[in-house]
Amino acid sequence: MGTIKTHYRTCNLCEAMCGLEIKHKNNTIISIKGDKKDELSNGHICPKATALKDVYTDKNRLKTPIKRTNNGWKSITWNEAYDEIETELKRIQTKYGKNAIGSYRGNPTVHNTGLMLFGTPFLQSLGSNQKYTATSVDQLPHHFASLHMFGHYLMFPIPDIDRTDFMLIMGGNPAVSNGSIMTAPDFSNRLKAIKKRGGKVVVVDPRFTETSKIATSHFYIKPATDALLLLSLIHVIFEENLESLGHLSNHTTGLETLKKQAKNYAPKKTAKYIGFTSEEIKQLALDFATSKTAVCYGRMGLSTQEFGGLCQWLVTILNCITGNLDVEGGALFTKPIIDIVGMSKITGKTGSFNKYQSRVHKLPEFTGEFPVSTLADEILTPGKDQIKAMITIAGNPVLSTPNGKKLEKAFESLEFMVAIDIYLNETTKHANIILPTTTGLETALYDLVFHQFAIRNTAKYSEALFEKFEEQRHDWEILKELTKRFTGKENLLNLEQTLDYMLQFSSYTTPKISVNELKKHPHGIDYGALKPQLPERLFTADKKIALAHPLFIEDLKRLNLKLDKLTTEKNPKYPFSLIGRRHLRSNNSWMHNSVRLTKGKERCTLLINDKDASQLNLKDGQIVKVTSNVGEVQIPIEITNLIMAGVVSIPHGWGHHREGIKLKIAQQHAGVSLNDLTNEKNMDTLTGNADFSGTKVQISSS
Ligand SMILES: Nc1nc2c(c(=O)[nH]1)N[C@H]1C(S)=C(S)[C@@H](COP(=O)(O)OP(=O)(O)OC[C@H]3O[C@@H](n4cnc5c(=O)[nH]c(N)nc54)[C@H](O)[C@@H]3O)O[C@H]1N2
Ligand SMILES: Nc1nc2c(c(=O)[nH]1)N[C@H]1C(S)=C(S)[C@@H](COP(=O)(O)OP(=O)(O)OC[C@H]3O[C@@H](n4cnc5c(=O)[nH]c(N)nc54)[C@H](O)[C@@H]3O)O[C@H]1N2
Ligand code: SF4
Ligand SMILES: [Mo]
Repeated sequence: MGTIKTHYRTCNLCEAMCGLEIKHKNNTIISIKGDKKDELSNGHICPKATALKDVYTDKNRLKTPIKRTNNGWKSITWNEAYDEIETELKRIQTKYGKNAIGSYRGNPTVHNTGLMLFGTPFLQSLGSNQKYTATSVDQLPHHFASLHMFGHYLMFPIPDIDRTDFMLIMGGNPAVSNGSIMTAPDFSNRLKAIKKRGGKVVVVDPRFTETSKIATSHFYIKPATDALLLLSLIHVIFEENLESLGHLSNHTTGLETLKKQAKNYAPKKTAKYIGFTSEEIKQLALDFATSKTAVCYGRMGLSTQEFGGLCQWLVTILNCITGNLDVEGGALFTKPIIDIVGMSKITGKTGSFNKYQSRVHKLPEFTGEFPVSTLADEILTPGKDQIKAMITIAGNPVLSTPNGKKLEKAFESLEFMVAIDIYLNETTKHANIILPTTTGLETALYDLVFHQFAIRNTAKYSEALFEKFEEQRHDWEILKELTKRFTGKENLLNLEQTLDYMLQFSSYTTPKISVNELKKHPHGIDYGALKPQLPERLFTADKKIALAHPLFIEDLKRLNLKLDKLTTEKNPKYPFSLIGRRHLRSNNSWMHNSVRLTKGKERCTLLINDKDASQLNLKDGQIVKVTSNVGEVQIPIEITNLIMAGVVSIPHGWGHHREGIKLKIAQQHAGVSLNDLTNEKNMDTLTGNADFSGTKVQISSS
């Protein structure tokens, strides 16, 4: 017998940071609901939150370290695991040098306080420059634009959704993703509120998305042409003399260069490539520029394309030249309680670009990492500093990075591999040793990353709901032990002590923040809406916003060459553009082992426009063969008029048919992997980010 208890915490699954109210008794969860008193989310949750229970009770979760042997996987003790990892990695360092150890950190890293705080010191202790993360299949262009415009790779302008009169959403589907690089729980209702107060929401996307359904209007755009659209919007604003830098007018450089460049992109010239009429472009520019306040928000679909860097630069330019940067109702910078950006005034860590290059393809480093698209070649290409061992931490790059099949081959060729993960999956199955961890409800959480990107300045600490089992280890405990083995020094601080150390530097002093203080506020503390902070917060040497950094101006030449190509290029072999999509009940590649999230209609389908389907004589539900220049998959189709003709879509994160994984439910809904079709050579060469929207495919009845 026990009493029913209530636990409050923040959901760690996506960037929305929803507050949860969890009823539990004797280590059993009775219910998971939205916490109505949560300062940021006011009771909102999505269906994934209840699946935290499934992750907690999942029978396929690994419980002890396991080692791959000739007779299959074998449980080993933590000490045996640590000893072998230490011995093997040190052997490889001695034989091949420090750069022979590569690492990849995946998305849950940024949702896990322990991985955030203890991951970097561990990788530093290894001293290898072969570091990779999911950043380069996601938001790298945002970092790139911020570094070169504001002088800090984490200075992201956050759309002021609750006060804006006009929100232009390009390449994002927050009604499903719940928002990204802007933490705004209950995003859909916040969008509806813009309309209720007389404002507008406009979506630009090759698919009429769930967000389009709640928007004022939607425009179909040909994949990967957004940089052209943005340049044309900017062109119109300059031509019509509608530009205004507002309070930033004395704090920018490069306005004239920008104006000169924008002259080349008259809507009449670009419209046909984009799929708009020139009148539509002009009207959109006028609507945006004349709205009392307005904000352009560009996300995944804009980053993961051939001109991702240009796109994210131009989004900020559009906001800036219409007087919507650093103002209420436009895009603002945050000032979080643990202010990683602010702390850079002391640490000097503002991000870096091209300090050194990757071995095989000479790709520029960004803030200490290389583009993950080049990882397979770094493993497969012989020579000095070839990667011989890999460590993956909370990542599933076989499913989530371009040309997953090639990466699989690369992993198979390694001398040694360690995975720190909760599952035996498509990536970790290649490891020699898997170190399982606690996750979600079993961990304490202070969101170090998403408070930086939130629409209000708030703070919240969640304690672990359940004690870990004796055999379990937190991610941070594993990393701390491994770090000790490579530095010979013990870090005496635990997770809470490390947080307390960081909280001391907070500029918020009432109440004086500490972990203990935060524990007294289980629904979080709200410090109010974002406020203007420029020019003080800038990190550029001249304390100005660089509107025309030479790297972007130079890259326009690449765009112009592409324009010439688009004029002549016909692609009869691969006539369709392939894009991805997300679903409310799915989270990248790793939540398909929950019955409640996978039941119902098959979700890994190919969306195809009705006219295209009838031209190819295809019937709804039919299995087709999709071929790209790197691979082929067979997948059922869903015919729809809500995707542009010439564009097809497959969700990413599926493909659980691969042999040797232990994910019983996911295997029953295997689907196919989108990244068996994407090509690692398609890249935004400015930033190194993967270019998914450039995937060209052929569809045929199988
Ligand atoms: N084609 C295409 N590819 C894409 C995308 C796309 O839109 N299209 N999206 C991209 C994006 S935005 C991202 S962020 C990446 C994601 O790419 P990844 O981060 O590589 O993949 P995830 O599916 O998030 O895998 C997370 C892994 O972490 C493990 N895990 C979960 N919680 C924990 C934990 O608490 N501790 C530890 N140690 N492990 C844990 C899971 O079991 C899983 O193996 O995929 C990218 N790939
Ligand atoms: N339910 C759910 N939520 C998630 C995730 C999840 O897997 N499931 N993943 C989380 C992660 S890691 C991230 S990074 C965020 C991503 O958050 P979002 O960026 O909001 O997510 P997506 O749904 O990938 O939205 C990308 C949109 O870009 C469009 N698109 C594709 N190509 C182009 C193009 O060339 N131009 C334009 N204009 N649009 C294009 C696609 O049709 C799609 O609607 O979501 C997070 N939240
Ligand atoms: S929207 Fe994101 S943070 Fe909120 S409950 Fe769903 S998964 Fe969790
Ligand atoms: Mo992501």
